[in-house]
Amino acid sequence: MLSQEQIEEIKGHLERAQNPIFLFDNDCDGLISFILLRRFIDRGKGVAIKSFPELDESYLRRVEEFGSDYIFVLDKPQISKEFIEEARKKSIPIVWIDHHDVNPGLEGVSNVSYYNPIYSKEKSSEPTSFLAYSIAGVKKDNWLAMIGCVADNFLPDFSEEVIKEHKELFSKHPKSAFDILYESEFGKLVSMLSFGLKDRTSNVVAMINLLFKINSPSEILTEDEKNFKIRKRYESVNSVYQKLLDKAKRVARASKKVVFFQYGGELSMSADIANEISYRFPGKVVIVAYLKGSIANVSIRGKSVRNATLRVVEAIEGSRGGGHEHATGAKVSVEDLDKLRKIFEDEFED
Ligand SMILES: [Mn+2]
Repeated sequence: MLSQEQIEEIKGHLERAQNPIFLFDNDCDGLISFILLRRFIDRGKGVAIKSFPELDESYLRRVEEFGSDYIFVLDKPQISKEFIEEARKKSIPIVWIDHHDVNPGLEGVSNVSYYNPIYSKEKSSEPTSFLAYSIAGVKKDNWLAMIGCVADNFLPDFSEEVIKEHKELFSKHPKSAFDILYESEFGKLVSMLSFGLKDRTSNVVAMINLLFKINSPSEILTEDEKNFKIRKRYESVNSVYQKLLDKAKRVARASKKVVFFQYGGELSMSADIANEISYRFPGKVVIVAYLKGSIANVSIRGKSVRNATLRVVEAIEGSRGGGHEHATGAKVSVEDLDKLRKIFEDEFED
């Protein structure tokens, strides 16, 4: 948990910010973190971060374009040194809120206020949308906050109240966040936003604008002209997703402990596929690689996969990676994928 003092500090930053830019990780947790804070102060621009694994200096262009006086970075584990240095030269403060277990590398840096419950006295790693909900404290946004939490496989302490208020969207007695994600109408809501983020920029902007004003899940789930594009996008991405998922399931059934699945194409969905395979095949270590050109973006799920992921970064030159204890990501060149796979097989199979 962030302390009350930290929460008040972040509120102070938000109140001082006249024209902030929110740079958020390009997934549901990042998106919802932004939406909650934006709804709270009712000003500022939001941009999804596509650079991986770090927020890179190319995003300074957006800061300039908007004339932002404050930079909020949400749910992103790394920021490039150049980005931080350029913001310092322009005297723009950076407020960085995250929950990944990483060293942010801020020694000697003065223009960044860093908040991460991993470094709290009582170490924890609740999703950034949970943190944003604690900061904004807008009770009626609880269902939005829950979307971000469920997407990050976290059942928040306020989930009972959301379930009570929207009974029709939940199956009975979900035991975990992923029970909700994969077995209920509320989970479909999560997927709709998650797939919506994979759409072209103008449609993402339209989705964000809808989320600024929305007051209930039905405004997304019940067909009308305002949510037409989100629903259409969901259907087309979901059909691609289901096909890939079927293939991955076949691989999982034929695998020992480590499931290794790779695919290419236009849509980056390795995290979504890895999450669902890991849910459907508990106990396995799931590696899903999305190949684009000579680069593979890899999502890894399973009990204690973090150490092996860090070993990959050590062993393979030019690779990047890290994340949570049971959910990590890595970026390697395609020719090194076999090495990566071997490191996991050596660790988890005998
Ligand atoms: Mn997150």
